[in-house]
Amino acid sequence: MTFPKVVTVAKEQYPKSVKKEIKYGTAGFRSNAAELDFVLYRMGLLATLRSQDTGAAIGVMITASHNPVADNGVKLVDPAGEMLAAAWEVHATTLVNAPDDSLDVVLQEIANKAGIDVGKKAMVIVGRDTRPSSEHLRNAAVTGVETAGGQVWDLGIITTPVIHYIVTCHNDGGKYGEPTMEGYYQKISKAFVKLRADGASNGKYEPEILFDGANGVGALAMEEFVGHIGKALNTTRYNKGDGILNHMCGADFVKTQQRWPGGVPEQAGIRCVSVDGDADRIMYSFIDASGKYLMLDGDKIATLVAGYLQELLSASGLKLKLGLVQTAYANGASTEYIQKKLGVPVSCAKTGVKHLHHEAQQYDIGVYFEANGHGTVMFSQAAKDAIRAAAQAKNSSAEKLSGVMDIINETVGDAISDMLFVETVLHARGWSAADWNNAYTDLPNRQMKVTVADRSVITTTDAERVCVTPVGLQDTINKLVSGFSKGRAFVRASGTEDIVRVYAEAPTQEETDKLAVQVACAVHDQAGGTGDRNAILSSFA
Ligand code: NG1
Ligand code: ZN
Repeated sequence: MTFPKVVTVAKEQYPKSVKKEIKYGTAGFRSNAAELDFVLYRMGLLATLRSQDTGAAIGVMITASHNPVADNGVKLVDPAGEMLAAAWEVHATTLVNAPDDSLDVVLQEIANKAGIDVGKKAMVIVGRDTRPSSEHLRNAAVTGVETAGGQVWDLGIITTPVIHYIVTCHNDGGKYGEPTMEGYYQKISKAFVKLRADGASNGKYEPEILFDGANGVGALAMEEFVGHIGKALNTTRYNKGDGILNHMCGADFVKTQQRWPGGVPEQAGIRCVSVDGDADRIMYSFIDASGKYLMLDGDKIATLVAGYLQELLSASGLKLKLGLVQTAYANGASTEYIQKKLGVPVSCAKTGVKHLHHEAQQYDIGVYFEANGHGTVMFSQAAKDAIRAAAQAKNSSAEKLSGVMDIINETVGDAISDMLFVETVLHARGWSAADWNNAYTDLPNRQMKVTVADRSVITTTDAERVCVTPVGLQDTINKLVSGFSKGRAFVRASGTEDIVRVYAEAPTQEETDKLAVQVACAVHDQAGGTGDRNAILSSFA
């Protein structure tokens, strides 16, 4: 047998403890941390096989991102820093649902299918967030890798974007950057400091922020950055780990509650940056001179940075194709602004970073962002070559573009790198947060969750904007939407929670809430709702 100890170790140390089928979704496997031991062991096994398959190092990140501290999760990172290939998501699901007894057979079947020589060397790079359960789960993953004959490089506690960066750099021989944490901090912060060498203040821009670390690993990463960026940006840091992870703070709290984060003293006129529990999402908060709270989300960031890149691009004279990728959750006002006002083409992708990432590759410079603050910018090789050559030739806009390229972590959404990019754009424009916010006004919007017996009855098409099944549901949604001037609504099954999500937009918040409630009731009625219909009806009463 090729995998001699796999079954024994599983039975003795990491027996399968969950009976229900679980699926590798948009964020890998995620659940209560107590149910994950066997999953992590098995993902260690699988990562080893994937490493043998690709002849490159594979990443294993242990985190449940913005979810509560009692949860945890695991996602695999492919050789070029991308999300795991779709075929391997299927292997992951098969392996995790197999009985302990047949793990060796299932592994062999995967190896056969993929044509893997299992005697080959394997390298797995493991990282984890600050959750108390993460260390224990790391041990399970490491045991998995070693039992399958692979070698482990344990990065310890790190952010999701850093593991993507290190996997990328390790596999490309250091072309993208030096494959160490220090290499990562240096690359980004040097470029940031250089771009504001003439002075950190400019017009209405002040180099000062409040930083909400969500009591997670982002807080630790920020401490490192502070040492590297010095006076270029003055940061006051909160939620550094003294409170509960993601609780009443962090990017997800700010986005879903549209409120100033807890644990950060309210201060008018100073930008507040919130990251999530693994630092791949970012949100800005701001209280303006009149005391009004403003939330600047992924759409605001995407339009800000795409507008700036377009300006630099046209000033440089380089003929490169720039585009923005959003999802159906992007605020309609942001799409209209970027398309009509700035003339930047927009594509709509399915929810989940891998879909956005893929879509962004059709552009020379592809900006992609989810409204929840997960996003980055990708440059094609041709774009990189053209920009660097023009920068060498002292084209000043290309020099700026080249600097910006180094601030951005292309490998995945990276909260702190995104923050430094936003700060760079605001600085270049001499803008306050209020100026930034004034570019366009968000349409009122509302998200709701509906519980149904089986969320897979909801299927969609057209980047999730049209519901295909249950048959008739889309007709109902169309009718409801037509009751509002300029309304928009769609429904889809969540990939990370056992729910159906409803999204609605309309000219006023009152109408938006009404539309959301009507659509949620339609889902409840036509897709097998299991919750309390009256509770849906009285949601915003
Ligand atoms: P689901 O649960 O599939 O909607 C959520 C987010 C995604 C993405 C994933 C992974 C929304 C509406 N959905 O997915 O954007 O971030 O989690 O974390 O925000
Ligand atoms: Zn995250």
